Amino acid sequence: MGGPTREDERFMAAALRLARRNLGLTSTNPSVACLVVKDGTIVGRAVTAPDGRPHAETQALADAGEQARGATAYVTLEPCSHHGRTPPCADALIASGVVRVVVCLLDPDERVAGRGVVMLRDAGIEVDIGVLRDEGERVLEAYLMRQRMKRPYVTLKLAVSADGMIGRKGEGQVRITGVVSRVQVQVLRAETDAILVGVGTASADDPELTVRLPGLEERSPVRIVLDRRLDLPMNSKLVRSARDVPLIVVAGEGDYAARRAALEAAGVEVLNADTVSDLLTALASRGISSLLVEGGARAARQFLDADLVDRILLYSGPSTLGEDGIRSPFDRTTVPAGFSLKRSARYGDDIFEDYERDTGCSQA
Ligand code: AOF
Ligand code: ZN
Repeated sequence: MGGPTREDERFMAAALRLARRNLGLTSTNPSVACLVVKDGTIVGRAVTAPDGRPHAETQALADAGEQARGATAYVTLEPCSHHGRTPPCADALIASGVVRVVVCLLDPDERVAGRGVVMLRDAGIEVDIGVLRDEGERVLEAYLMRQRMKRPYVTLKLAVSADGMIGRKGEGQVRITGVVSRVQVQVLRAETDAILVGVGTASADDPELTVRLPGLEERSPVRIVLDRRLDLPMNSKLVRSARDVPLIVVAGEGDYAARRAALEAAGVEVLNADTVSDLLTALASRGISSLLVEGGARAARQFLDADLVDRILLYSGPSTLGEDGIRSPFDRTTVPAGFSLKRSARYGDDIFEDYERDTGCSQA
C-alpha cells in the first residue's frame, strides 16, 4: 500500500501513448487506454474502439483473460460507473479480480465524476489517482475542454511566408511550407474531430480538407465552412465529397432557402449560428471536442477576437510572397498576447512553433 511508484509512472506513460493512438477516432467519447499488468508484465491492453465503443477496460480485461485475477489495471481516465451504451467499466474491473487500479485523471462527465472510483474502493480494490496527471491533461485536453467549458478545444494553424503573408490574392493554394510541415498538418487533421475554414479560403483554394496520409485516410475529420450567405460553390471539392466525409456549412441569419436546399440535396448539413461562440456551443453539444481552424485570415481573426483560441501552431516558411499577398493576422514576431511558446522545431527550411494560451482551464 505504498502509493504510486516509478513503475506505475512507466506503465501509465505507456497507457497514455496508447491512448494517443485513437485521438480523433472515438468522438463523442474520449480516447482512453487501459493496461492490465501482472508481476511487472503487461498481460492485457486496449484503447477505446473507433466510434467510442467498446470502452478500453472491457477489451483490455478480455485480452488478459484469467490473468487479470490479482493484477493491476492502469487507466488513463477513471473507469465509468454509468449504464450508457455499455455496462459500467467499474463493474467489469471488479468482476475480473484485479486488486489495484491506477487512474490518471478523474472523469468530469457528470454521470461518472468520482463514482467509478467509489465503486472500485467499495469492492475492496486499491485505487491510486493522479499518476502522470499533467501528461494526461494534455492527451485528454480536448475532451476535458468540452466537459468543463461546453465547447471544443480550438487550435489555430497558420502557415506564414517570410514577409508575413498566408497566400496570394486570387491565386488559390500557394506553397508556403515544405513537405515535413505539410505531413505534420495531415497528422494533426487525423487527430482532430473537426476542421474549419472560411468561405473565402474554401472558394479560392478549393481544398478537400481530408486526410491523405497512407493508412490514415479513414480519419478525416468533419469539415466545417463559415459561409454566412451560403456562397460555397456547388462544384467545389468540399461539396462534391460531402457524401463521403461530413461537411457542415455555417450560415448566418438571412433567407437563402434555394441555396440551402441545393446544399442539403448534395448531402451538406447547413447549421445556423450567428457567432463563433454559438457555433462552438453547437459543436460541443454534438460531441465534437477538438476543432482545427485552418484559415484564412478572416476566420482566424474571428476566433482570436472572440478569445476562443487555445493553441496556435505557426509554420513560418522561407520564401516571400510579395505585395499582392494576403496578410496574416500575425507572424512569429507579433503573436497575440496571452500565448506562450511551448515548443519549436525546424522542419527543413520551415520553423514550427507551438503556442498555448496562458489561462487555459485548469483541473477543477
Ligand atoms: C471508460 N472507458 O474507454 C471511455 C470512457 O456513451 P457511452 O455510454 O459510451 O459513455 C461515454 C462516456 O464514457 C464518456 O463521456 C466518458 O465519461 C466515458 N468514456 N469511459 O470507462 C473508456 N472512453
Ligand atoms: Zn467504461
